[in-house]
Amino acid sequence: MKKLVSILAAAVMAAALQAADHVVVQKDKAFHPNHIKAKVGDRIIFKNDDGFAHNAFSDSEADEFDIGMQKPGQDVVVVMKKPGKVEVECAIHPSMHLTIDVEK
Ligand SMILES: [Cu+2]
Repeated sequence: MKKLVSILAAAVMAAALQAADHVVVQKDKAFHPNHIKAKVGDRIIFKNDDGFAHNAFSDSEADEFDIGMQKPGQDVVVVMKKPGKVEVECAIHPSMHLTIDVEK
């Protein structure tokens, strides 16, 4: 029983280690890069490198989120929960678009 628990713990740790971080910088009213590939469990780190507030939200079925008001210099982390195409926009600057292809 003890061995099974330690095997399960190792499996959970391995899954956590596989998750990757993807940095998306908001600069000059654009997402850089504006298209990324990620896996379920990966973290998207939004870094506001402009001198004014941004936002990032998605109405996509795969990963709905809204980070709210993101101040200059602020980092916000969003974890991808489901596979699918995630279209991200900034509620403050409608010209800003990011596509995240999330795989299993
Ligand atoms: Cu913006």
